[in-house]
Order: sequence, then C-alpha cells, then structure tokens
Amino acid sequence: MAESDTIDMVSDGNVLTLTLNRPDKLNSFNDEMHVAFRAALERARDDSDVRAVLITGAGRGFCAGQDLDSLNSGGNSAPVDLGATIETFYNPALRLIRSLEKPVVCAVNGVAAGAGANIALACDIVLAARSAKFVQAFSMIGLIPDAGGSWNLPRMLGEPRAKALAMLAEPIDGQTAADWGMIWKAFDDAELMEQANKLARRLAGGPTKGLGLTKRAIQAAATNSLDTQLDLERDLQREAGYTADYSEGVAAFLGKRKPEFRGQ
Ligand code: T3D
Repeated sequence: MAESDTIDMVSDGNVLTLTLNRPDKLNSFNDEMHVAFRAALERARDDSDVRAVLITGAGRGFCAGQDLDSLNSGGNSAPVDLGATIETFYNPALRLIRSLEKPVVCAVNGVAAGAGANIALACDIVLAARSAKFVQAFSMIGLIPDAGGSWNLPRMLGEPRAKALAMLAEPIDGQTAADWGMIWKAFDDAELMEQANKLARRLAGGPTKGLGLTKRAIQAAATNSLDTQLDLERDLQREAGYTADYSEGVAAFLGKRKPEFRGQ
C-alpha cells in the first residue's frame, strides 16, 4: 500500500513517531487514515529496529475521533452499520496497540475526543499538555464509548467517574487527567513534545523484551485471579531471565556502569 500523508511516520534511532495528520479536521479518522494508522502499527510490531512508539497529533488537536463527514459515518440519512467501522478499523488498531510488546507513548497535544481520547488512553504511557482536553464525545451524538473506552475508563476511574464522563461528555483537561490517574503526567504545553521525545528515547534504549513482557503481565492482571497472575509472573520472569538484556543489566550493576540494552 502507498504511504499516506494522513499518518506522518518518522523513524529516529529506535523510536518510531506516528503523527496523526489531518489538522484541519482535528486529526479525525477517515478511512484513509484508519488504513495508514493500522499499517504504521503493524510496521512498529514487525520492525525489530523499532523499540518504542510515540503517537501524537499535528496542529492544535490530538484527534477528534471518527470523521463525522466521512461517507462511512452518520453524515448521510441512510442508516449505517457503525459496528462495521469498529470491527474493520478501531478494534484492530486497539488490539495492535495493546498487544505490541514494545512501549507505546502518547503525547496528547490538544483535544482528544471520542475514539481519539480512547486511542490515547489505550497507550502505555500517556503524557498530555496541561491545556489538552479529553472528551468522551460519544453521548453528544447518541453513541457509546468505543475504542476500548467502556473497558478502560471504569478500570482507570471506577464506575462513578467513568459513567459521568461518558454520559455528560464534559471535557477534562490534561492536568485533571493526570490528577485522576488516567494518564502519567501533564506538562506545560511548550514542554510536552520535548518531554515526550525524551521519554520515548529512554524507553527505546531499555530492555525491550522485558518491557514487552511487563506490559503483557500488567494487562493480563485486569482479568486474572491472583493465582493465575502469579503463575504468569513465573512464566514471564523465566522468559525475561533468558534475555541478553537481563545478563547485561546484572553485569552492568555488578560492574557499576550503565547498562547497554540491545532489546534482545
Ligand atoms: O463510524 C463511526 O462513526 C463509529 C465510530 C465512532 C467513533 C467516534 O469517535 S464517535 C465521536 C466522533 N467525534 C466527535 O463527536 C467529536 C466532534 N468534534 C467536536 O466535538 C469538537 O470539534 C471538539 C470538541 C473535538 C473540538 O472543538 P473545537 O471548538 O476546539 O473545534 P471545532 O471548531 O469544533 O473543530 C475544528 C474543525 O474540525 C471544524 O472544521 P471547520 O469548521 O473548521 O471546517 C470541525 O468541523 C472539524 N472537526 C472536528 N471534529 C471533527 C471534525 N470534522 C469531522 N469529524 C470530526 N469528528
């Protein structure tokens, strides 16, 4: 497939930066952008040189969710099967982000609405500009939270806040999102991208295999019993213990030097 301008993809060292790039539409998803986003995530998964992913948005917004003008949406009068959009585009993208055994950083540079908010919240470490807004915009147009929102929000916030955000569609800013534990940190707007790039570079220099296994373990905890989780920790630690990065980490500690992880 030809590369699309709707996702700007830049590889720098071991960081792959994906910038959602339809700024005139607040980077909302049309079909072309959906296809390009999925292809970019598949590249992140398949390219062993990629050891961390950074997702952000071009212009003043992060992502306004589904492009409501697109043919595929509810803009025409005929009823459309929105479940098909979810099945074809959002669910595969969400599954790719969650199953990617490499850290995915998200820098929410501006408004993140609807599926745009929930894609951001599905990432592993989320930073936001203090002025950014998270809006569960779905109820404004009669829809339900998708892109993993109905799963993620109650786990992050508990039912009371999850239901209020989803039913009221009130925006919350980046600082509040950090204070509520929805994201890792908020930064002054001018500082956000520098901090996000620094974090992505740091993660890309980390023990990639171990970080991927850490992601798998923490995500599995959402549905596992303690017993099952303890068994999983045993199995994944066994796997981590056979990595070259573990040997390097221990050697570096004992040698009182910084480790040089290769992601293997
Ligand atoms: O297939 C399916 O539909 C199922 C899947 C659904 C998943 C979803 O994501 S549903 C939720 C869809 N998103 C929304 O409902 C959000 C709609 N947008 C807004 O509510 C507001 O734009 C924002 C709160 C995000 C930002 O407000 P504001 O005042 O900062 O900006 P604005 O002036 O509203 O928008 C700027 C431009 O972007 C404007 O275009 P214009 O007038 O300058 O030509 C606006 O129309 C456009 N835009 C913003 N969001 C969308 C959009 N165009 C198309 N689709 C959008 N979602």
